[in-house]
Amino acid sequence: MEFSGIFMISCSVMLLCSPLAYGQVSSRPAAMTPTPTPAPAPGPAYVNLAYLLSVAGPYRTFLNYLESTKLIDTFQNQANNSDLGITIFAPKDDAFKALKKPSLSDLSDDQLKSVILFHALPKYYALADFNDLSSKGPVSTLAGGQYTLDFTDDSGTVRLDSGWSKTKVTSAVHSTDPVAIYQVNKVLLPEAIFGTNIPPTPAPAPAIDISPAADTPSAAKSKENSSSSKSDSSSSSACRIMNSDIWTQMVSAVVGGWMVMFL
Ligand SMILES: *[C@@H]1O[C@H](CO)[C@@H](O)[C@H](O)[C@H]1NC(C)=O
Ligand SMILES: CC(=O)N[C@H]1CO[C@H](CO)[C@@H](O)[C@@H]1O
Repeated sequence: MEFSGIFMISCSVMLLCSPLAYGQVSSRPAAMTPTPTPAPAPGPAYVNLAYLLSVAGPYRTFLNYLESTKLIDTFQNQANNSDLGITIFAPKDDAFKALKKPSLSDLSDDQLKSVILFHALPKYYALADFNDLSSKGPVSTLAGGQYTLDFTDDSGTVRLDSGWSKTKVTSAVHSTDPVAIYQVNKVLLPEAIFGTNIPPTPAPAPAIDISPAADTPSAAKSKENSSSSKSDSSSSSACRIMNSDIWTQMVSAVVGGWMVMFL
């Protein structure tokens, strides 16, 4: 009689208190979340420019000019051996096709080299850096001297002005210190060489596709973590059950002892 009374009271106390126990422990799973593993360290600084340009997109003509003038070594050396790095503006093959007048084949070897060197800055710039650059006036290129480019950051779109041709960055091919390669819509023609010629016919504007650096593993990462969060929630609910068990046992023990004293 005594025992069954204690048992019934303990049971009802358990039923009443278990939601309380749930409420208490439900604030705890934050402590159970495992700390995410840090992203893998960035790859080696060495970037093979010729290889990258050959596989990254339609930059065959630009690469051919770099190789025929041997300036690929100058570019690669700047990427390898300077602390500053390099920023390259790679015109698409279409941009070279759109050049009718003035044609690059009319240039002397030195002029051609200057035009190719004009497509690189002797420093690594991330896309976000161009906002700052735009207020600093003409920026020296690898061609040096009067071969400068003006930049404007038009709410995220980086526009270039050679004094002779205007274009914009349409895609980030590669942007990891010390090497940035950005796709541009037009061949950059320096005013110092082309300033006396009639302007080229404007190329039709290709579709803008600003794509992030190709190697972002975000999709793989989120896939990975859906499984981890699943196991996390199941382990925390197991802990919740355990916790409430202990709690109700304690409550029934206390209540039981209390009942014994009074019955
Ligand atoms: C750049 O570095 C790579 C790897 O260290 C090397 O193979 C290549 O010859 C270097 N090129 C230049 C131009 O310094
Ligand atoms: C970034 C991160 O937390 N990744 C984890 C996603 O889930 C997998 C599998 O459980 C873990 O191994 C990763 O560390």
